[in-house]
Amino acid sequence: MHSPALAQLDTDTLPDIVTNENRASAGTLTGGVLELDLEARTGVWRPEKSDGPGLVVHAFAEEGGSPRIPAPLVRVPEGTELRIRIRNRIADMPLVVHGLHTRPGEVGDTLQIPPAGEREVRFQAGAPGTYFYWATTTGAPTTVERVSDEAQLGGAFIVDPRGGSVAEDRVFVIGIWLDPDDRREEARFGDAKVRRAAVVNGLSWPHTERFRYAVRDSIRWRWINASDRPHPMHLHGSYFLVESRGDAVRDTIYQEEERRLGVTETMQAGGTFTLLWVPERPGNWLFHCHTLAHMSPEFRPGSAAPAEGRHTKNHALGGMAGLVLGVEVLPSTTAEPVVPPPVRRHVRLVAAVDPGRYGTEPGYGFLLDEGGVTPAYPGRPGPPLVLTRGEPVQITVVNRLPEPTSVHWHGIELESYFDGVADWSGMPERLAPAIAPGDSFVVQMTPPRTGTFIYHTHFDELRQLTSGMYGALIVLEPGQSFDPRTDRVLLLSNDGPAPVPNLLLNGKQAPELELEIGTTYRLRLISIAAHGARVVSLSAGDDPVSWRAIAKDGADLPPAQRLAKPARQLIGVGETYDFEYTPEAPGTLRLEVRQRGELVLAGIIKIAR
Ligand SMILES: [Cu+2]
Repeated sequence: MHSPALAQLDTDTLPDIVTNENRASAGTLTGGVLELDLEARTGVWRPEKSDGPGLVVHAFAEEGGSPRIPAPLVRVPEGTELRIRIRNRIADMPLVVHGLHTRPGEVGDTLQIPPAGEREVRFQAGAPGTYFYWATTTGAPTTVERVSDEAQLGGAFIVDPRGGSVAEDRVFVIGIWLDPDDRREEARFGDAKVRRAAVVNGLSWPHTERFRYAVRDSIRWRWINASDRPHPMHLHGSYFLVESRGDAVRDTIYQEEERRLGVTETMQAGGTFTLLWVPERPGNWLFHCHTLAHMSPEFRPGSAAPAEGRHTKNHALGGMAGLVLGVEVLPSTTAEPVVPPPVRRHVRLVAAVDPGRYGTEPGYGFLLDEGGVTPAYPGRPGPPLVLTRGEPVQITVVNRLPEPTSVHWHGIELESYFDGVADWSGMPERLAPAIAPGDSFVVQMTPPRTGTFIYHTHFDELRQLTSGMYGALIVLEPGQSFDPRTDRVLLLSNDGPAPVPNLLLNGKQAPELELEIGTTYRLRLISIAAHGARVVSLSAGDDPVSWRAIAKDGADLPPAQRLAKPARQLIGVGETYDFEYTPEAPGTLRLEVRQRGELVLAGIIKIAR
């Protein structure tokens, strides 16, 4: 998987690798031709700057410059010819370079460069879009097979539309690095021995670039997943529009009516997407990968202790690591101060312990208290929290856990202070605290749209969330009431904080549902598992049944996208999808959840007359 010689290299003689904010194209553009000299070298990379170790990896440099992670940005207007020379200065390793060709292109279009060799390539840029180039020293056919020394050999390739000015945007490349001294199958979720890094533009939170925008700024972010695994990217407190989706060699830029809103977008390994975001509420916000390990100290190369987050002084800075970006949105100078509307409804949400749920480990969870009878112990998932659009609600979060916590209202557009990231949410002069054991925190919100959302802990997530601290948050129209007969939540989560926990649907490994012929159901599909992207399907015999997509992440789909289609949906962590389904024949449906093709959960749905 890596060159044996690498471990013996004297790091003092290796060049420092610098990180790359992807602000300006490498090379020289004259007369419609970009000339660029690249070289692949070995160097020392510090994803946590001076707070963490130097990692010996391969990286691309512009000839004469420092090696960079991600690799030098190649950004040209449509119609440009590119002339790129590449030298392989990695000792004794052949280099295979993918992606230096016209777009759209073919996956297998590569350049082979022997050790100490050099190649030149000339090509037309091709179609506008967000792409990337990458290389391997081990013959990896895709980025999925690259995990250690070679995994940061890659950078963005952006083709801007002809005539249009270069948009004010930013380009982000996601990378994952695993310690080459550990075999990959051991380098799994929950394994404290393994050193790893998860980076955005070469850096791990809290060292990632910080952003400052003003309310109503137009933000365009291009995201490139050059890593070996999927990343569901989640924005707090606002929706974004998905403008494009693609991969290294092709891109689809959506027409206006094809775009849709989301708060979480899953990029498969090797995938790309562009989001447009106009922040409406001031304060501190996060954009992060919702795979819990990728946002936890678990992925700190400088720390082998994933539980460190529990004892940190500042949850936001010390309790998270990896694929997290911090954004401060400045208030508009012309806006009228917002007067909070009078609260009409009060809810108590109690974080509580279910002793012995996972053997020696306690279960955690939520109890809902609106004055009636509440169970003694929390179940999992937590009870659905049903709110009304436009109705101001006050939620008192009571912490009966033996440790601090906080609750995030995933997908809800609300004031930053109530967003649930301890020591981060709010304004710099007034940040929300963690909720201490025995203490409580009062949240106010007025949900502005109906739909399917999630409430969950945002504190030491890798342990608290997998221990059961999540539930569906459903917002209905005024006058509507929640009818559990026709309104069905299908919530995917994990069975406890074990290293490789089972997947559950509504808390069960083999769920059974009953539906009736001729009744139209709203199925609210939610994934709040620890990691991964999975395909959920409903089938009769060998064929999927048909359902109609109606919403994504709580936002109604535009009419043109509300299509009947086979009941099969890829869902990443932190995503929600709503479907309408009307059973038409009696019998038994199979509910299946697959990850990378492998069956990870099977349930049945009985259709009664
Ligand atoms: Cu991730």
